[in-house]
Amino acid sequence: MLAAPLSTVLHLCLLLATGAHAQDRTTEQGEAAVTNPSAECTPYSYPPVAAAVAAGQFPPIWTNASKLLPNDTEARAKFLVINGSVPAISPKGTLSGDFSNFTPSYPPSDPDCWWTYHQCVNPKLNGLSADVASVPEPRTLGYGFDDGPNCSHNAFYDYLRDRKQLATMFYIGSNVLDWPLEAQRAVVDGHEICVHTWSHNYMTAFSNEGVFAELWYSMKAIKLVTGVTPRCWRPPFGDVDDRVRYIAAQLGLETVLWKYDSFDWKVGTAGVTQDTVAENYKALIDDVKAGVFNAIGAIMLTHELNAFTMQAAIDNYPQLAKAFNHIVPIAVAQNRSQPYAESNYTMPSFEQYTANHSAATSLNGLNDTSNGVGSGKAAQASSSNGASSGAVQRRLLGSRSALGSVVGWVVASWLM
Ligand SMILES: *[C@@H]1O[C@H](CO)[C@@H](O)[C@H](O)[C@H]1NC(C)=O
Ligand SMILES: *[C@@H]1O[C@H](CO)[C@@H](O)[C@H](O)[C@H]1NC(C)=O
Ligand SMILES: *[C@@H]1O[C@H](CO)[C@@H](O)[C@H](O)[C@H]1NC(C)=O
Ligand SMILES: *[C@@H]1O[C@H](CO)[C@@H](O)[C@H](O)[C@H]1NC(C)=O
Ligand SMILES: *[C@@H]1O[C@H](CO)[C@@H](O)[C@H](O)[C@H]1NC(C)=O
Ligand SMILES: *[C@@H]1O[C@H](CO)[C@@H](O)[C@H](O)[C@H]1NC(C)=O
Ligand SMILES: *[C@@H]1O[C@H](CO)[C@@H](O)[C@H](O)[C@H]1NC(C)=O
Ligand SMILES: CC(=O)N[C@H]1CO[C@H](CO)[C@@H](O)[C@@H]1O
Ligand SMILES: [Zn+2]
Repeated sequence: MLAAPLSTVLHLCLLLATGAHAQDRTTEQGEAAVTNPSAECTPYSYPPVAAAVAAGQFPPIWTNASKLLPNDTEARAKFLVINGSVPAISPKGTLSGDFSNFTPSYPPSDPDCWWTYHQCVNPKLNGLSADVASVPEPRTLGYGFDDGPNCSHNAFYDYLRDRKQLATMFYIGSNVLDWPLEAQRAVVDGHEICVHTWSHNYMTAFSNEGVFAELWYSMKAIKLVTGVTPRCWRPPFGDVDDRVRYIAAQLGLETVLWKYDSFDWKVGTAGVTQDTVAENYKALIDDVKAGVFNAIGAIMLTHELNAFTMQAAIDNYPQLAKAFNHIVPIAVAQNRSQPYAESNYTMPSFEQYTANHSAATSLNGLNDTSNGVGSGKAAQASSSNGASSGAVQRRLLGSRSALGSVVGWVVASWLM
């Protein structure tokens, strides 16, 4: 022990002298500790993803998944079962959302319940559930962020963690494979993950097979990386109709939309400025004050797309937390204690989440340690078997073994 090689000692001295921390970019925990955004966004290799990609198990990242992979027999078998009963609705427009050749001949009665046309959320096709565009709990915000995981999201996720605030993260399959440790962080922190397609194109433009493939490979990527299989999805640009809804429903995915749009994603285009976004947040808050949500809560479209959208979320959080009675992930607002296909992972019910966590107390942040959410009691009230991915599981069990089995939201509160 005393006989450490001189080179090691020198190396340690150098590290101490420069104040440098060795970055561990092989584990979720290590990656979550990286604080420099450009360091966070430097690509790394994660062996399970590298192996799956090398084995041809995914379409090329960030290309449209128009077709199932030729030798993906599992996906093909499942698709063929579904395809026979998909409603006879033709694909619309182009993958980039040009509907100029389609809309003129589309019946104004909106037979397909096409959201892009007139924001239809109540399917015309029998047997499909209505989209989730609001949350059932009054004066409650169903809190969610699209387009992640963003490589530089640590500061934003730290902010949420410090306020014990959970959210629903709508992840793009291609981003999940690019930034797997960032995707794992969402589950470890206790957020809910929903699907936001493989390539972020307009879904009503895909063939049946393409719709299926865009959802299938995203679910597969999330399962590979985090160990969980989502039960919800949000169409990019809201572009969904009854054909697309039907295929999603067959894959076990509920369609989640919104009624309020912050337009954070659009800043810098078409006259949308940062002020527009501030006004949109204010309009939502004014509606809370005016009693618009006294019977049913709200969902607003917001993103972890880039540094601006994440900062806008942080800047507006205190006002939201003061205005709404509760800010919760969508699954929590729905009392959906099993958000994933795997039954051994649970989220708190609305009652459990809010018992010790009104939106206003979240503003106390780190000071808010004495009233339950961070207590062992809460941990026991919701204990379960945790998430299932190897890496996530190791962190849960390795670092929280005293609790026995734990779930993400409890871990989130203990991380403080
Ligand atoms: C599937 O086909 C691709 C080439 O298209 C190949 O690289 C890959 O190894 C195949 N995967 C399996 C599981 O056979
Ligand atoms: C999807 O991408 C492929 C190439 O990656 C391209 O050939 C095809 O035209 C695209 N599909 C559509 C509908 O744009
Ligand atoms: C799926 O159904 C569509 C429409 O009925 C049909 O055109 C297509 O060929 C089918 N795909 C497969 C792979 O059977
Ligand atoms: C994440 O945010 C950064 C900073 O704004 C941006 O450069 C990057 O393109 C974003 N996207 C992803 C996938 O990380
Ligand atoms: C959630 O559960 C609570 C308590 O059991 C109940 O009061 C509330 O109505 C439920 N909300 C929904 C949306 O099911
Ligand atoms: C924590 O409490 C101290 C003292 O009461 C206060 O100064 C500080 O602002 C609080 N911090 C937070 C995050 O609320
Ligand atoms: C949870 O279930 C999945 C399969 O559904 C399994 O792979 C995983 O090991 C389980 N995790 C725990 C902690 O039991
Ligand atoms: C669900 C939950 O954790 N409830 C707790 C909230 O805080 C009170 C008081 O500390 C506890 O008694 C509850 O068990
Ligand atoms: Zn999106």
